Amino acid sequence: MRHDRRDFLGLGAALIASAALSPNLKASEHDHAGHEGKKRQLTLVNDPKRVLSPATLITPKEGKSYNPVVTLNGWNLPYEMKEGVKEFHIIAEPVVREFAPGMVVNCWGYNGTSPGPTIEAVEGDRVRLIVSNKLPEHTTIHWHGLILPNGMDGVGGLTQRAIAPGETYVYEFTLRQSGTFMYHPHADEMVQMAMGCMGMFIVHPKKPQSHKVDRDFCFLLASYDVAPGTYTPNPSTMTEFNIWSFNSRVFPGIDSMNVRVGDRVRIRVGNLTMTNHPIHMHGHPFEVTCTDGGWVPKNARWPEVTIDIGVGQVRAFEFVATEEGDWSLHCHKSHHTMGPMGHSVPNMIGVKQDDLTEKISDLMPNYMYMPMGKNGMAEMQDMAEMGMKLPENTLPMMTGKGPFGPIEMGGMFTLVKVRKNQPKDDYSDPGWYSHPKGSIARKL
Ligand SMILES: [Cu+2]
Repeated sequence: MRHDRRDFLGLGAALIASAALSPNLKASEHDHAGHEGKKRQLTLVNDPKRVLSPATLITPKEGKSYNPVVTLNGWNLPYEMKEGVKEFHIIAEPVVREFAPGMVVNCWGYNGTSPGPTIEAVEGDRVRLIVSNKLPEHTTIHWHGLILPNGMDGVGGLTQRAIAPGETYVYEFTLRQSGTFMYHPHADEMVQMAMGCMGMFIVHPKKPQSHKVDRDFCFLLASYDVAPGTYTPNPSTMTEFNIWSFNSRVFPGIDSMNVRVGDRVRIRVGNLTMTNHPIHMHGHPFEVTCTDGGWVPKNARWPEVTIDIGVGQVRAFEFVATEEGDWSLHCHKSHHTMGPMGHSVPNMIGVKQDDLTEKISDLMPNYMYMPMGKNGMAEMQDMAEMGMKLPENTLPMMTGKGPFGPIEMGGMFTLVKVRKNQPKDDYSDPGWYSHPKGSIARKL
């Protein structure tokens, strides 16, 4: 499938049209129990004159029997009880997502964000999902991993007619299992997922005591191909993705996961990219306790520090936070912790470039050629630090600054911050870890 410039002019018009109709999301409008309470940079769509969608105006009328998941850099969708049915409103539409300060992307998503809000319910609930299509093309929603009547499975052409632009369809079913699931289109899937249409669907166990944790986080792995200097992902890309994200945010724009020493922590990760991601956590071994197929029986779990998450898979892992500190959590494919500049850089390691500078200066006297990369690529981070000009709307190859200098990571990287003295009921970012005296690697 190819999109030429004209298609995107059409899409541009659709984006403008949709801007008048779509919800105008600010984090404060989506505060919920699992939210950290701070003002977030969810999107840059912040014009207060714009009308809120019905979904943003509905608040739950009953208390929650579960500990809500925390969606990294995201939010959980409110519902309304209607005669015993939990009713959720979902609007598929073009959205603007800030991937990190300095880079915004024209995505497609749900209810103003990409990924869409996390849907949360309880095993045994009957749910009604009202889906309105404000995308410029038809769509459907597939409820990935859920056991449901075949006609609710959301496969365009197979189990239903696709939802045309402007149409609203209703999905309704009873949640027969608990666990971690996803939702995404099953219509022009390649384009719509490459543009960011995806979200998580969490079903809590009916018995609040089963599978209980103190902190419960979720996010989706998503990848994009956004050429430096442009604003719209290339949806015909098959392998050349250059943005690797957690919930369509890249480090240092990704929330840290803040926990207290002694907390039992669950991290649920879904993969809707086109490749696998070995997700690695420092400091604590963990066990995979849940997949999109259900809960892993206790006697079938084994310890890991990296879990490879395949395409279209969910893995939820758990650990007890025993070790204080700032622990890295990242994809172990090192080019997935890099920004978009990494892909067109020639390999200069060990290459003597001195006379190259001279030759190029002779050829192009007005062009300043800078020899780089001879001793590795860390110096590129220094260039970014010095304010080397990047193309418009892109990010440096390696970003993120820590208390000891540049972290040299971008993309799929964040931190699990474990603290003894995290005040009760406060999981706000505690800042950098201050190491006990004598516990930092030292120079000899
Ligand atoms: Cu990866």
